[in-house]
Amino acid sequence: MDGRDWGLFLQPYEQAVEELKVKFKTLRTELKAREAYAPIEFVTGRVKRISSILEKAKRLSVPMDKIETGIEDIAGIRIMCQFVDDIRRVADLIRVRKDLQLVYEKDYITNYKESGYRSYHMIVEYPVQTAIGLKNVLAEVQIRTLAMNFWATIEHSLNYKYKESLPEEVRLRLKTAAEAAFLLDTEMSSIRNEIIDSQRGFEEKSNVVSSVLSDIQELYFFHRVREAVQFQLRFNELWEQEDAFAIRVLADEIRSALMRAKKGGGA
Ligand code: 0O2
Ligand code: 0O2
Repeated sequence: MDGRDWGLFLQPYEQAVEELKVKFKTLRTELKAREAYAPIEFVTGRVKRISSILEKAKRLSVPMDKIETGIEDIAGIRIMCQFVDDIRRVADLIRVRKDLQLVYEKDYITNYKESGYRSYHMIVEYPVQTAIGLKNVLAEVQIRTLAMNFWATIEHSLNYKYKESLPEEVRLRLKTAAEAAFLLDTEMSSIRNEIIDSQRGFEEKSNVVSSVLSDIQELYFFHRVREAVQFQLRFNELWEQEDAFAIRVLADEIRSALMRAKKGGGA
């Protein structure tokens, strides 16, 4: 090992992790305020331990004077999302940021790893303002769902405990568990889409109803009393029958009658 001052070497990485954590947590708060829903559930971060840096350098044959570029995850940020779709949204938001530079991306969701591991990785270059000027450091941003995180956290701790000697049977069961976690994500996404669709349907229905009622009111204003009463009776009947399609057709009919009334035409 070289005689480097590890404390000094890691300092900009510590700073990068702290700053990026604050920035992504703030992004979460801001999106929540703007859109009432944040694609970010929570954010964590860490600086790689010295022993892990040394192990990785050895495994990837990175010389000690090249670890700044050869090891990309000395600074690591993890962004957890509720749904798989949120991951794409967060990645889009990171790509356009002006305070960091995207180096490259690894889509371990489409191309999941042999172990079953799924996550979206973005390697970014982040400028840290130090006492002696700007220093660009590399950071790895891992974006994953809560289910992917649940699996990766447990798999990581088992792998750490058993090192390379994880029994084949356990390895296979972990792979099956990764599929189960992904199935959970898929099911949760489809439930969410159904909720969004039904919310949209509900909103559309209530918009149609309010336009029908206000158009009928306006017909009275233009003295089309007989027409207005008839439309009201037809609407009441369709409302009883919960016939959303026919209500939409009736809404168009009422709107045309109102247009004619406004132009002063006959009924
Ligand atoms: P909040 O407002 O509770 O979301 P810190 O240095 O204190 O900012 P650090 O060192 O990154 O945070 O801590 P850690 O343990 O890595 O966790 C970071 C944040 O993620 C913490 O929230 C934890 O509460 C949250 N967290 C960790 N694990 C989970 C989990 O399984 N589910 C959920 N929902 N949250 C989790 P903060 O920073 O206190 O902020
Ligand atoms: P830590 O801090 O312990 O998490 P490599 O693929 O390892 O030769 P590379 O290209 O740097 O080298 O790695 P990769 O796979 O792109 O991303 C590295 C990080 O992704 C790992 O960091 C893990 O955090 C995570 N990761 C990748 N594969 C798996 C996996 O099968 N299981 C789990 N639980 N996590 C994985 P480190 O180095 O493990 O560091």
